Amino acid sequence: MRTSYKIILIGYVFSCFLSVASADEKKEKAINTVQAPEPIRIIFDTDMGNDIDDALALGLIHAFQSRLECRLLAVTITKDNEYAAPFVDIINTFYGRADIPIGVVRKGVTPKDGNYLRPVIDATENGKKCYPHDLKSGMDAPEAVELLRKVLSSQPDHSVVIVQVGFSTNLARLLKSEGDKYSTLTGTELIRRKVRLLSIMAGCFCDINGKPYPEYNVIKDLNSAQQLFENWPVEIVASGWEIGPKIEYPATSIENDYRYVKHHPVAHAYQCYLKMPYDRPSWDLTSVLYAVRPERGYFDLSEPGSITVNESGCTIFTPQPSGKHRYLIVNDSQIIRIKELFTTLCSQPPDAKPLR
Ligand SMILES: [Ca+2]
Repeated sequence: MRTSYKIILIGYVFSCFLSVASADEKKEKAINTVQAPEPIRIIFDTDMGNDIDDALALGLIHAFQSRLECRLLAVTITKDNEYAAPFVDIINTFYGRADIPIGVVRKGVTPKDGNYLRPVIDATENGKKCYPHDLKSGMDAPEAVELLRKVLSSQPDHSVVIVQVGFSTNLARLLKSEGDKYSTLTGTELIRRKVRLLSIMAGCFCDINGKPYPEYNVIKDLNSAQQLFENWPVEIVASGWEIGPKIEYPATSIENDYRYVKHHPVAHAYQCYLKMPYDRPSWDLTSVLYAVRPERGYFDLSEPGSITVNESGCTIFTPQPSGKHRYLIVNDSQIIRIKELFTTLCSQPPDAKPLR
């Protein structure tokens, strides 16, 4: 081979080697630059102890957190009963996250025990508590608005999604709060700065039996609900009463999917709430799902508009192109997907991992 051909051949082989090497480098760079999305920062505001969907919804949040899809910053409670907070602490402890802060309402509504808080808290086997927890009473927990201000003030701007699935007591009071040791901002300013979305289970956005329907979460603290919808400074997406009954959580899941552990606080609570077997509408779970996976096509959304609450406790939606409020809509194929997802995730075994 002539010397000039040898040089060309060597040059060709070398350039092939270089291009393979640089392709590998590019691939590695691409892998290194593909970042998983940040977990959604969630505050869960609940009337835990009234209906059972609150307990399932908290289990759902923990399943999402185990998948690094969300980070539960705090739970605040609007049911004014001292056993609600220990019950929440039981669920958080069961899922390996005993230190999630819990705040409680003072002088709130629905003080009765309900059907499942105390049976789960008091459950024992061979003289030992079935469900360990260290918060013994809501009276030992911080007041909810103070905790909300503390948690919000420490978060990045426009990063927090609040999921409210009970009454509007805590959030209406947060709106009216003044600056404090955590932040000089007023409540409204703090929400505008830190909160990205309120995903709320409240209201009803169609007639039921030919009439507007005053929904439970709204009418139990009507004044707070009116103030919330009137003054909340950022986006609201509401899951109306009509959504939950279309997606019933099945008794067969409670009976079969939680057997990986002898004592499961959510399944236990479900069995105490009503006489088994029963299926239950998944109202509160839908607001959690939208908060964590808003863009996965589980729901459709109404056009933008404005939600107001009248004196009868009925929600009125007025379309407005610049409106900050929308409500969830669900079709038959979405219902099948969501129902399967809820049973799979709510019964997912605990798997607490440290967040990145
Ligand atoms: Ca609820």
